Amino acid sequence: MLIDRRRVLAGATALGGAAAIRPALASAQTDWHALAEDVKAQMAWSWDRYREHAWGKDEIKPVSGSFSSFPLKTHHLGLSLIEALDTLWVMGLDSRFQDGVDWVKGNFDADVDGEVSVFETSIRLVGGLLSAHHACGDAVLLAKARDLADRLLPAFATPTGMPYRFINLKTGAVREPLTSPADIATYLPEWGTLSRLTGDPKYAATARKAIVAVFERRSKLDLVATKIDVLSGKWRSRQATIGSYCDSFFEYLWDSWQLFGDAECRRMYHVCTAAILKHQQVWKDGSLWFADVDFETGVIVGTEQDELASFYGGLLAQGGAMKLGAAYTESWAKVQKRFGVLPEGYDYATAAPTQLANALRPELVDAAFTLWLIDWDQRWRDIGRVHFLAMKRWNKAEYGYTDLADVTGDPKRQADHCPGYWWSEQMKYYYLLFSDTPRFDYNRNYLSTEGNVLMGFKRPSA
Ligand code: IFL
Repeated sequence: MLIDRRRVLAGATALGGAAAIRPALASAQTDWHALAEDVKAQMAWSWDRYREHAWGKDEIKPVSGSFSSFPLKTHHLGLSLIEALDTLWVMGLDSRFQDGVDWVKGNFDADVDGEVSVFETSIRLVGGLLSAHHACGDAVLLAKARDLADRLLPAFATPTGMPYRFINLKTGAVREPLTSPADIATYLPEWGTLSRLTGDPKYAATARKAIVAVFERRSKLDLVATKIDVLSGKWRSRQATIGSYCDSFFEYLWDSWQLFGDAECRRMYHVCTAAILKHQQVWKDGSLWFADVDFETGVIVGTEQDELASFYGGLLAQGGAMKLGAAYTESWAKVQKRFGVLPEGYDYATAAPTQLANALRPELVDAAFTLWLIDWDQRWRDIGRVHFLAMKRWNKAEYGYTDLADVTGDPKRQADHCPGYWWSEQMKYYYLLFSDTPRFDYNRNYLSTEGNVLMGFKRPSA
């Protein structure tokens, strides 16, 4: 049965709101409040290490105590700091939040002669500045988000309206027309929010044109492939996947309906989803997976699953396919149980990892949190608890939390990198999942693909 998340949430509100429903389903064994406090303590501890060893740098190296830059090659924009802001705020770590906001106001300057990924810069930095603005209302944060988006805009000046992959933040020089649906079509929630807040429709219009341009080029089976040339509009691969290169294209179709009530985006989402369910759905030993297929013939071309695809159970459920979304999330939870931490790649046909590393990924707990928002079922909290405790056990290093080079060993071998999204994503999902914080509206909210909250914060009254 297809259910509409808005109706589910409206139903929950009519019954007295989430708070009235959740206690009946709460676990007798787990002290969720204590777990939420532990998440908050880990966030504060990590922030303090970052403050001391990498302040204003993009990403800390938690094993060596050094740092690296991203998305610019040789210049730091304070990526982790900006990604962390709304997480700090929702946890009530207010002095640290203010410290970060003060750094942005005094130091963040995007006028740099260097090249960035348009997609990464938008979801992480434009989105991070907007969610921090949503948290505290500071106009300077909005102005900086707008300035950054203005620097990315020239990338969309192509014959198709689909953006180049890279742009120089100072000169506007563009590079690489060969790109992917995710790189092209992951803008509308952030840029639509910018239009709403600034009154300038160009951001929403540009982002919407790009997402529609991908949809219009779908095959006769209603599938899209992983690579496309934004100048000619021609596909450059035949592989349809729900994983890397395509994932957030599907996500932002649904999200644009959820956030703005864009019914045409909802229609496009359902067309794409029906095709995925028809051509890519595979059941193996009672578990649901999604094969990679040829986008024009539907023939299976790969059985490897990206860990990145594990977010998809949440999206399916949001779009109304609750049973399938739950089943897919359970498939990944079984892999988590087996390895402790998910490998970056897993082949459902051989039941073996195809990539041994884990880049400190949030996708499974992202799905668990999304499912929990829909039906408040305790099992989603349990998946989040297992994810958090495994991270504490295996990923913690001297200066923060790090990615892993190999999830199959015991102990698991650590690498030396804390990606910016860690600050914005899993720490927030854990906290929201466990805490029942009054700073978040559990019935009406929106989190972006990067976990940035663009709707749903509740400021405590003074
Ligand atoms: O940047 C993150 C975001 O969730 C995304 N892709 C991958 C990252 C996290 O794994 O869209």
